[in-house]
Amino acid sequence: MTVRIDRDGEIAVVTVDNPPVNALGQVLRQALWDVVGALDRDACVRAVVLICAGRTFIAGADVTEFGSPPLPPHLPELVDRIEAAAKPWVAAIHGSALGGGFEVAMGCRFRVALESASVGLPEVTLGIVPGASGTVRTPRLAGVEAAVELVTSGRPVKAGKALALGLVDAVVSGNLRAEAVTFARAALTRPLPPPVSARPVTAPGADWWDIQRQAIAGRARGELAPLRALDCLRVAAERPFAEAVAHERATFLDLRASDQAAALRHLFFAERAAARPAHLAGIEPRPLRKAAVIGGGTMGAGIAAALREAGRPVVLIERDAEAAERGLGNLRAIFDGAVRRGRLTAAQAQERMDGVTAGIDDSRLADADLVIEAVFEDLAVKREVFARLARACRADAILATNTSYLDPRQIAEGLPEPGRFIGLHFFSPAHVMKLLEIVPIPATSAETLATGFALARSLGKIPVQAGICEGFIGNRILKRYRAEAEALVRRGTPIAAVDAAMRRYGFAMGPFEAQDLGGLDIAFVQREAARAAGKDVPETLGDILVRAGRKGQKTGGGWYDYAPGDRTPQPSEATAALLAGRIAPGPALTDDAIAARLTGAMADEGKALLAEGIARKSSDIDLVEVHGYGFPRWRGGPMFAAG
Ligand code: T1G
Ligand code: NAD
Repeated sequence: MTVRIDRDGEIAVVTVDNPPVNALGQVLRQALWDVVGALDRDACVRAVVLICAGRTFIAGADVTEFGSPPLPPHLPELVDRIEAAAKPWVAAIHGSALGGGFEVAMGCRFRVALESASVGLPEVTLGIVPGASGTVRTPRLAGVEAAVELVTSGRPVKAGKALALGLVDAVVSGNLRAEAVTFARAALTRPLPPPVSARPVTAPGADWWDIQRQAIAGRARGELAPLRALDCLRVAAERPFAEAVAHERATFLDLRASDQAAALRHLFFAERAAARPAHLAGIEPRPLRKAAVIGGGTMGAGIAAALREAGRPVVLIERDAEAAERGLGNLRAIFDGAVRRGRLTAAQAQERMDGVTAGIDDSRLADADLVIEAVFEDLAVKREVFARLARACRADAILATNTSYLDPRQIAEGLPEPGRFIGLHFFSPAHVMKLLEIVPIPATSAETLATGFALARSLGKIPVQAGICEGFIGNRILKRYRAEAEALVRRGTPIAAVDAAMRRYGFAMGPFEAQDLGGLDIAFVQREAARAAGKDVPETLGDILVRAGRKGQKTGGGWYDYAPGDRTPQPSEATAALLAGRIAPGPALTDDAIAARLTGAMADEGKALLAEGIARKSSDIDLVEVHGYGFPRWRGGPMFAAG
């Protein structure tokens, strides 16, 4: 770590270089503390530019320090020291000024951002609140409303929006250092604005805060930090600066030691470790210039959309011209939805569509580097597709299957150059869900495996390597979760009580509501196929409902009844009658007992997956559940929650 001081005339340029993200560890804090004093004593210096080397401005406090007591100089005092410096400091921001990094920037008198930069306070995503005046200075720069959005969501804003909000004073392009020095020199010719801590803040009325609290509580579903952040922001709007900073610091220290913060830090590091697994270190992935998707249905269109979001040209191959058109229609529908939600402009959506060519002619595959198959979940159909791919593609093209339940080894049987074959199990909707289960077969080469991980990184996915078993990691745990939920119902726990308990635990919906939404028949078909193949698959309560035509919302009823046009689950007498013979009254269970039973079953299945070598790491299982099945992030995942 270095902090270098250069001179540009009367402007001192302080360059921080603390790879990988200039995190504010104790050594860097001490170095900056000392630099403030040195420059204050230097009569030749009239202003200071603070800039960073590497990929980004200061990206925050050093999260690796959070497990131990905070060491001086503490960040709030460092921010105050910069603000009180005898010479005005100008923060020159590139990359992301996040958390403590943006707090340091707000201690500066000015902020100059590169147009590609962003600023934010993501602390709530780590289960804490800003700990160095972020909730107190932000309202003094951008107003309370913008501060509430920035702090309680944890979402950064791009430089242009930050300028509009008043979070930065200038947005520049070109050479950031030169532009910041010019800005500093010009600022010296005018009266300086007051330090941020001395700027006024307008406090909204009590009703406004109540509305914010209700909205955040509805989204938080038991997560503590966003509501505690809102509380700090209200104190910042209504109390003197020093009192508000003290309140914020006490809140930060309290949450920093919380279980939710520990769980979110666990995921923070697990996500980053998952993207670059140690066993693939040093293995060069293949370049992936051109990708193809076979099958333009639910998954194929989603996978093609994910590839386009990453800027990759895509060839979409279907079985006939009509299906190819339908596939393009599925893709257009995805991008039109993004335009409706304001995530894309019409021009951006068109640009994404322009990067897709669809057809039925395998000759388009001759120069593809990667082909992902997403055709019907039928072994014969898939094997026929791969026989075609073996003929149509280069011998070194990577061939991947998106199968959910089939054995990838059987799909790849007889395939020439099997080292290039791999399972890439995307989750629906594939352009949204971050989880990607990567399933090698024994013949898969290390280079192909490394390329799968590189593809995941380029798509912004969370990759988890899985061994081969029915359902790999996620769907196998899902099967166990559902079986345990049915076991509770068989012992007299009401269906609605199970769902309510899991919603209170933090899931968006319980296991039975979720099946009604997705359709009970999907798993039923899997079970029937296994039975037809001679496997012993005991009857489930879900089987009884599907055989009675109760497949979920799509048939007006499954575990619950649904009024026409209304997706609200209603307890069903028909279901009770169908299941009556299989339910023995048992002791009433509390919400906590229900949640402990179901999440405990998930953890037990996770332990079995580890013992069988299907999952490589306990934290991988947590990533699968959080990113693939809606396990509440602030619980850390079933393995973390089980302790
Ligand atoms: N502390 C320590 N290490 C960090 C770090 C941090 N804040 N951020 C990233 N790393 C490591 C990461 O583990 C990885 O390590 C490497 O840097 C590259 O990360 C007082 C208390 C900045 C947008 O939450 O959002 O400030 O795996 O792969 O994709 O109020 O990192 O290579 O060994 O993510 O280019 C608030 C978290 C902290 C920002 C860059 N700040 N970081 O993304 O790289 S709390 C954050 C990010 C705080 C104050 C409070 C991203 C990034 P390794 P990466 P990237
Ligand atoms: P789908 O029925 O929506 O789409 C399948 C597409 O494949 C259809 O458009 C069909 O025309 C096309 N197709 C069939 N035979 C073809 C051939 N010979 N050549 C080219 N195209 C052909 O199915 P889906 O839900 O998209 O599932 C596709 C695959 O993804 C399956 O293996 C499934 O198990 C897997 N998967 C599905 C989900 C999900 O939630 N739907 C999730 C993960 C994985």
